Amino acid sequence: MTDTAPTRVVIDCDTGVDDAMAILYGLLSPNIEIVGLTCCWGNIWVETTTANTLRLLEIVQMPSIPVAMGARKPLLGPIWELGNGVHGADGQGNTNLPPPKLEPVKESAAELLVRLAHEHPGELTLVPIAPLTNVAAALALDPSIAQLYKEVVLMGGNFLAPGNAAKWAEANIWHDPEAAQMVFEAGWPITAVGLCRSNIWRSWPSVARRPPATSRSSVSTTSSATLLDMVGASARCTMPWPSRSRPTAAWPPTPPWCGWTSS
Ligand SMILES: [Ca+2]
Repeated sequence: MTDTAPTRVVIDCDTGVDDAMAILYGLLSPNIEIVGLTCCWGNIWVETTTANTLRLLEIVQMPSIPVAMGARKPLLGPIWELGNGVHGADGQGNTNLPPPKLEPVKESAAELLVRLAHEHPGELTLVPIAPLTNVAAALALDPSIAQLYKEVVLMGGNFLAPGNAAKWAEANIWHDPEAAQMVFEAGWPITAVGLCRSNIWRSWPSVARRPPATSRSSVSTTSSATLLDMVGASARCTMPWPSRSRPTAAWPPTPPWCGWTSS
């Protein structure tokens, strides 16, 4: 692989609006090759996150990327709360898009994560942007994947800003903390991108409005229109910050680079 080759990734997702944006960005970027997509519960039920993910592949006409359905609940205990108050009942801002014609592969998400690791040893970056249940299940199925993935770069945690699921907790970690512990202790190179970075658009909306630097023109118009529909609808259905977790005005103590605004 040369330095100019795209980064090859497997994305574990719970496709609500933000994951749809991330996945479409990856699909349209010449710098990223998505090798597989595994779906988890989280923003909405796993059947819906899987359908939303498959629909994205139809939009960009990339049906050959395997999509696997995974966990329906955390490792331990019941689902505490879904994100449908933010992402809509359909996980896509209540845009009520038609169901996809594509179907998931027969493997479970954990099985696909294990298979891809063995087929591409040392080549793939695993990018979880959902509760870590699928990744923990894959580790339980085959701990050797911690040596087979090149690295893990996950969206999760909360280091310099208040939480988005509870006062101090970020949703992807909070939704399945036991799974998160397994993933963080697995021994692979791991980078956690917390709310202080992933909420950067709160401070700089121009970042959110900026299209990918290079997009594949044949599909970008449709994708952009769909994205705008999703984002706009999601913003309309987003509920006020829940009283149980709203931080005080005194926190965080500073800085705009955290990306947090308390209003
Ligand atoms: Ca997510």
